[in-house]
Amino acid sequence: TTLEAILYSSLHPKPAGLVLQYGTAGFRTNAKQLDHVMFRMGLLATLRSKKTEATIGVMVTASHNPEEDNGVKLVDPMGEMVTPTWEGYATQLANAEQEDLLAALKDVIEKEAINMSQEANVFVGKDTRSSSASLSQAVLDGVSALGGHSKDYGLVTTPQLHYMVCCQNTQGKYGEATVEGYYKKLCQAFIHPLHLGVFASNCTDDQKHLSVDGANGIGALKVREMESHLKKELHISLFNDGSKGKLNHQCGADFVKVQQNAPTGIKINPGERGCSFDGDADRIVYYYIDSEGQFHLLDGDKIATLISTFLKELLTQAALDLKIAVVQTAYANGSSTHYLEDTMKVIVRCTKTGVKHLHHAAQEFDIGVYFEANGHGTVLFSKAAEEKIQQLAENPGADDERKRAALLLQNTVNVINQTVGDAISDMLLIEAILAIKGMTIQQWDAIYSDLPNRQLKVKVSDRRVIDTTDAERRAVSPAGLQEAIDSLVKKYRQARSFVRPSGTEDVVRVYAEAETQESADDLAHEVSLAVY
Ligand code: 16G
Ligand code: ZN
Repeated sequence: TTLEAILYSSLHPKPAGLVLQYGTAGFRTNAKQLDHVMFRMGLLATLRSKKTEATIGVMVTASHNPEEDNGVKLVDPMGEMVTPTWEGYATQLANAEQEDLLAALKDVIEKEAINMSQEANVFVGKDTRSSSASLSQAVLDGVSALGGHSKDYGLVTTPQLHYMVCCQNTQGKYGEATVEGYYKKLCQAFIHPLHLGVFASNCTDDQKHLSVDGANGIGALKVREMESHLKKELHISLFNDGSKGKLNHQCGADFVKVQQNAPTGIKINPGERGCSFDGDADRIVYYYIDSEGQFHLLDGDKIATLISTFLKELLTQAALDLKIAVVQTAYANGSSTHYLEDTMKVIVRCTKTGVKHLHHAAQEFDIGVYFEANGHGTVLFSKAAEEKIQQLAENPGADDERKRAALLLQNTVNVINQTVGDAISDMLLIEAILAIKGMTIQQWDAIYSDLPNRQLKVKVSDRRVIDTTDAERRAVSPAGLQEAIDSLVKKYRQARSFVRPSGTEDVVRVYAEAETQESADDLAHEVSLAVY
């Protein structure tokens, strides 16, 4: 058959012996090793589309990794991460030697009882890496090898591609499946309350200014594209826009979070707000520099707190009985968890690292706010919650406060990208909240004080010997490790520490927090010695 002819041709051959794993972030490694993986993910996405009878997404990106790397991720019909069984198929397909590829493919077709005459549709997107053009072409080749239809969105952020897939499969109910449609929906929801004058009276023009570090990546391009839709309600100064610097090099959300320092290439005056996107714009962190020149980071935990506080106030004002929860990981700063539970009285859940775990847990509530400390997160509204908000917004009654709250809730639903964490969408929601509350970044930062913390990575011969439980907060193997950590933690005040094998790098990660920076540093160091 033609299929066999294509599969056996020298198009996108696999280097013999190369083994890769579909991990937390899909496949991710040096771009030179990925051509065959991309072709095969095109094949797999086509099968997934036939199986689900829906459009599937394929995103070519390696997010915050160096420019030389690349990666690929599949997007399921509602814009969510692909289901675990299919992650397994992805690994099998990627690692089948050339002569076994057809059999591996047939195995998936058989196991999933796929009707090969079913139509298939695949949306493809890519980031700005120099390798992304040819790698996304390999994905498209894979789709057409199995007779699927594809739509190439070209340069888009990861969350934009997730959004397109969701729009397409909900027949436009979520929005229009175009980049223009995305800007229109988000920006309208951002501007609407501001034009109605619901923002705080002390919100001056100065307050509308924001410096954005685009990490020299796709997010910078897309902020430029969006600017005209903002109708001057937000004045963005864009830095690291890709015109000079290298992708993610000394800049971007991951750099800022890990270094706890401002990115190079950005200029912000003391007290002004800045934010950094990562290389595919699915993460965002905020920061400012105080009058003493001290850098202050507002990470995913601070963002989750700001958003959940805002939503909880609105629910009270709107007299809507909806259950709100915040989902975090073990990396969440202990102060944030305490504040949310003890002061805010919201439900807090902790899951394993990785977006799919947080997303899943957040779906269990009327309103689920989820953020990783690294700045990846969003808000999920259940169908019932959306309907209640919608009804109230259409029929708010005479009470002005209730009317205002209903409108703000409705705009929040529309501004947030519910498919996945989205730097652009999160930025618009945060900026709207600050404007509406008349809040400065210092006031936001002062909601609670972070415990000093330290992250380290340790190279070990085999990171898989470390096994964890309790959402990665406790080690169950190797024997004795958890006991060693426990006794080290006891030496410090307000201390906490855990270790976990990375899902994206061949290292073990160590996290420690304590009352002082010195204690956090010492504890992290001591725990890393216990890992060897
Ligand atoms: C991936 C995950 C991110 C997680 C990170 C942890 C997705 C889309 N991304 O980037 O959520 O924080 O991996 O990396 O799930 P690590 O396992 O190397 O610490
Ligand atoms: Zn990313």
